[in-house]
Amino acid sequence: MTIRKEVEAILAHLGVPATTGNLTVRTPITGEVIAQIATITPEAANKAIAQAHAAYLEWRNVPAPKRGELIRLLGEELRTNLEPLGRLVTIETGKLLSEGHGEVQEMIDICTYAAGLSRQLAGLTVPSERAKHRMMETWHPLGVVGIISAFNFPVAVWSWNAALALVSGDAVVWKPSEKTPLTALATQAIFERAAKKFGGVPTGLATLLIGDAKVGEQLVDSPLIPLVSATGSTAMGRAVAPKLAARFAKAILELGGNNAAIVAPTADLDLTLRAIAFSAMGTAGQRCTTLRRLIVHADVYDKLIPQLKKVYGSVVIGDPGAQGTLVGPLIDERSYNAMQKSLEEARTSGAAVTGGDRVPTTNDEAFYVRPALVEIGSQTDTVKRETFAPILYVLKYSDFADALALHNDVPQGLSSSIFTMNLREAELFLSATGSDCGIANVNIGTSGAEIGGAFGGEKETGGGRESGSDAWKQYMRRATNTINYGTDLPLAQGVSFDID
Ligand code: UN1
Repeated sequence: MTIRKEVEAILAHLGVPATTGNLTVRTPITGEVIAQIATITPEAANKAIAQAHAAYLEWRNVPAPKRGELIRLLGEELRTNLEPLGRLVTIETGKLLSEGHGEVQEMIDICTYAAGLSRQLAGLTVPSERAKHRMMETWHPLGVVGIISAFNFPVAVWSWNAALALVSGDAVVWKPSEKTPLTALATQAIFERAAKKFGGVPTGLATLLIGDAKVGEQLVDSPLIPLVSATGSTAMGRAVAPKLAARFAKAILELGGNNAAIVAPTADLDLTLRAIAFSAMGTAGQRCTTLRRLIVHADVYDKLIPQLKKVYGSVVIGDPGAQGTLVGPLIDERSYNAMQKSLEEARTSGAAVTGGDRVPTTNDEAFYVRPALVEIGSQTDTVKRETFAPILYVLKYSDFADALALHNDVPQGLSSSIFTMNLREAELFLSATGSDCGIANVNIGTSGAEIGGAFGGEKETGGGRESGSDAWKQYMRRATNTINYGTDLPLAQGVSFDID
């Protein structure tokens, strides 16, 4: 069966109606066209946003634990469809089958989390300084949440946002990457089945808009959308953030990462090697959490780096659906060219590059590369820039303070790791003067975060937090309530204002 036929079968199985249109969808596995689908017009998009707003006005009246039931059902539908949706993720993104399945598992996990959360959207009770007064916080639904997602986690990122937003009483409008609209259509069909099992939801509660950047702009500019959660490049964030700020809308931005790991002299090198391999080469270097910089102590450098070179030289590259493959294709030619440009710059600045070359296949439009290990003397501008491809820059250090300084000396601040058995180094790395990232790990890699923690990063990564912990608060508005159950009217701060 051709991939196109397989895609048609999966879409039919998941309940996606067959369409045709002007958006060409390709699989990075072979580069071949797998679908032609319709995009939305600006007028229809505006209508859909208005419809989502109307849905929110209804949905906010549904008790939160009932809203949680919808998300529980969504989780069930996803469980039932883990295999076909996971496979579709692999076909559309080129990530390994186990990673495709893992992505759907991540969706299921956030649904489980959000269903429980729906009974825990609790506010504080705060002691009042006034007699017979009670002070408390209440959390209310916010409105329509705009979700702009990237190709590399085409459906999990929607679910992090949608599961929390929907239990919070919001409606969601989603603009997925143009590179991955099929998994979005499949997810929408799965959501609609869950909504049906729920007994119906207001029309437009979860809306999918397939289109180009202009559709994203409509979400960003719409006065009906009080929060936009956008995942993508720092350049995209720079365009979006001021527009949202200008209309006092909220933003959750998940932008570029330039994640590093420090390998200290006491590191368990066997574990370190395996962690580096997954974080740096997994998903062909196309996670925002991918390990891009390795800062290795001089004492272990000559032991670790040859081992790493061996792994880089022997790792199986090819069809992400095949057993044994560890590195699938890059998303497209543009990504390949960006990788080659960065490697060329590194070579010019005197770096030693291992790998990075294109792995030939029968199809010219598929871009497979051997992951690159780049030994470089200093943190050049090339190293400081995120290249969304499997390039691992390796730097050497002798003094821990220098390693930390190098670690933090990049514009991005998403994820970070230290490999050490030295408690002082580990704790220092996690302390206020250590890693400046939103995620800081000890003895595990930079990628593959669980949904229970807040996910996001600092500096040019955008500052947003999605997924677990108290990220839900961003999807709600907080009211502080003070209730007087006495007969007097004492004023705060002891102010007197007697009118008789
Ligand atoms: C992303 O690359 O946009 O931590 C998200 C991870 C995944 C999510 C990555 N759970 O690598």
